[in-house]
Amino acid sequence: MKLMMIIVQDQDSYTLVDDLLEEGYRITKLSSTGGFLKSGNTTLLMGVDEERIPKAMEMIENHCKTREINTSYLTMNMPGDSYIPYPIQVTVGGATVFVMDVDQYIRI
Ligand code: 2BA
Repeated sequence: MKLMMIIVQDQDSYTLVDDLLEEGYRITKLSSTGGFLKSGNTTLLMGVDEERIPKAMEMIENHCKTREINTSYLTMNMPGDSYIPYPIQVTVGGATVFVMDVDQYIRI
């Protein structure tokens, strides 16, 4: 068994979770916050048999879209210790996926 940790944008998470559940995947959904943008995203934890990872990856690719995000919340340090809002545009990925080995899977 593997543990997939999947970080997705909130907008994509609803239909992705619905479709994964329909395919029989077990999911824990966590509200999370991106360290860079400091805005909400969704982290999914899924214990998955190894042979079912490709199907999960295919569904993630189909649901999760890359988006351009404009933000002005970052500040830039200016000479004289003053801070000003600094607008930036970042491309937020479709999804960030980690696949980890699981030593034991125990359900009580
Ligand atoms: P955030 O940390 O809020 O990052 C949002 C987007 O900002 C990133 O999209 C990337 O395009 C950009 N970004 C992040 N750090 C940057 C930096 N130091 N300089 C310039 N641009 C930067 P994604 O790469 O698609 O990541 C989306 C979210 O996935 C991240 O939200 C974070 O919550 C998570 N994530 C991505 N890579 C991760 C990693 N290696 N470890 C843990 N979480 C990760």
